[in-house]
Amino acid sequence: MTQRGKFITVEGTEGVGKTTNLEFIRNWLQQHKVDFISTREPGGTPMAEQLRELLLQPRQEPVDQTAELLMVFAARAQHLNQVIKPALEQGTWVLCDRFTDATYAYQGGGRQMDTALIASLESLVQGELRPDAVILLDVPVEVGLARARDRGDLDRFEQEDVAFFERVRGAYRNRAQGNAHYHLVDASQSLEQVQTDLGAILKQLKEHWGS
Ligand code: T5A
Repeated sequence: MTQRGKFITVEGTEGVGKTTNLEFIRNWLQQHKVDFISTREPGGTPMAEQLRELLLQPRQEPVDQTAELLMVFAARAQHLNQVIKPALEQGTWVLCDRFTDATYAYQGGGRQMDTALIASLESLVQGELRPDAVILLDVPVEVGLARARDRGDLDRFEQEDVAFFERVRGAYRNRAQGNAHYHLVDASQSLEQVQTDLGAILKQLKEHWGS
């Protein structure tokens, strides 16, 4: 019987360096002959990517929080059933740029929505499925926002204020605390040091999973 693939997600607040470091992780997995796919949330299928556009686009109309939450999970249901689950079932690892921890952080922490509501949607959409490992890149909010601003145009989330992102970061850090499948990386270090830390985590995971 094929062994189920491993599900790794990468999380963090704005400007934390996810894009940069996902590239490093993909190269590491290739070099270590891991069969994997790389995908992202919101998004990962044509329909879910359209929902991503709707979610990130700055707009005049105020966005209802429940509408936002349901769109996040609608995109996730599609992505999970079309892409993530089939890959895992074939024994392929899945590397995903954000997943449900982002919902707890942004909608739960940032928007201060009821986390019990998020948990019930998580059960509805995912059943028992959770990431095997969450890599949380962590930087002080001001550092991340400065990096994101330097990058140019800001999306709808990036236009939120500092207090919003402090709550997002706090929610992420709370979830990581005392939880063995979270791996917190200090992303305010030099890129070289961040990637040394990431390499060590990947090596440890691969050995632990015996693959
Ligand atoms: N969202 C998502 C929800 O609200 N709920 C959900 O459930 C989900 C799934 C998605 C948005 O959707 C929201 C959250 C998000 O706001 P996104 O594309 O995932 O958007 O989010 P971004 O945070 O914009 O992610 P990116 O990967 O595009 O950018 P990052 O993480 O900001 O990273 P990156 O690599 O572009 O780095 C920014 C800059 O910093 C430099 C890089 O070179 C780059 O210029 N940098 C460093 N500089 C110095 N030292 C280092 N260590 C550095 N690392 C990176």
